[in-house]
Amino acid sequence: MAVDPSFTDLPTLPPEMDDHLVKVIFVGSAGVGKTCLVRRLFSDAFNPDTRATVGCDFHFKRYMFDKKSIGVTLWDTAGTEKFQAVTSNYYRGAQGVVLVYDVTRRETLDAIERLWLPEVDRFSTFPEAVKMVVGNKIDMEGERQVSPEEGAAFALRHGCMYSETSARTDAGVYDALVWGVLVNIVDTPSLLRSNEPERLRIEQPAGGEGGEGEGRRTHGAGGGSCCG
Ligand SMILES: Nc1nc2c(ncn2[C@@H]2O[C@H](COP(=O)(O)OP(=O)(O)O)[C@@H](O)[C@H]2O)c(=O)[nH]1
Ligand SMILES: [Mg+2]
Repeated sequence: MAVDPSFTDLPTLPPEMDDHLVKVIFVGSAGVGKTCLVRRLFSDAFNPDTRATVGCDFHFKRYMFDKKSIGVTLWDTAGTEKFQAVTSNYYRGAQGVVLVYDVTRRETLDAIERLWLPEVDRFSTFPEAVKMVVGNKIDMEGERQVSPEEGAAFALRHGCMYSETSARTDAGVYDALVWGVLVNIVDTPSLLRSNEPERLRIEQPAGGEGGEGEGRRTHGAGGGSCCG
């Protein structure tokens, strides 16, 4: 799979012009580093002063795979995980699910098994969605409570890929998302819908079962927000 990572931002091209649209969501307990990881991917910056807001945030990013443009929305819970769950709208249509825990807090790995995986199973609209467990904060090696081997075995047991990252140093972040999650989505034809129905759908008013509309999309590269 030829990937040209340099071609990632074309602000003048609106998302509905992309060949494919991909939704990747980040779930996991509060404080594990989801917002920092998403910001890393979006802006290559580490901002330690992330502040939880209410609702959910998403960022738009563009990648080229085999001369096709893939518009990727990275969805962040924006603090709603503090209430132990996020809404079904958050999971709907996600082809990629990144389940983040903090390698220095074992209880955040336990929460993936107890809380986040069951939620993904319940609300995911793509049974074949690409799932990756990510152990974050590996820069804090001295405080590690979960070994890489244990994390990898956990992921394998639950049918997920596994990566370790540090949003602080950027270690592993790009590899996990692009070489792990995105390449696997692109290699799964049933997940990689053409953008054609999407172009039609965004013209229609939000609605559907449960009364929750699809998240609003920002036009052009940049961040957005929606309330779930
Ligand atoms: N040392 C270290 N701290 C991190 C890392 N990622 C996030 N943090 C810190 O962990 C806290 C929670 O991060 P945040 O992204 O808000 O977590 P979220 O609640 O999952 O979105 C913040 O104080 C971050 O600065 C990391 O890779 N290493
Ligand atoms: Mg957050």
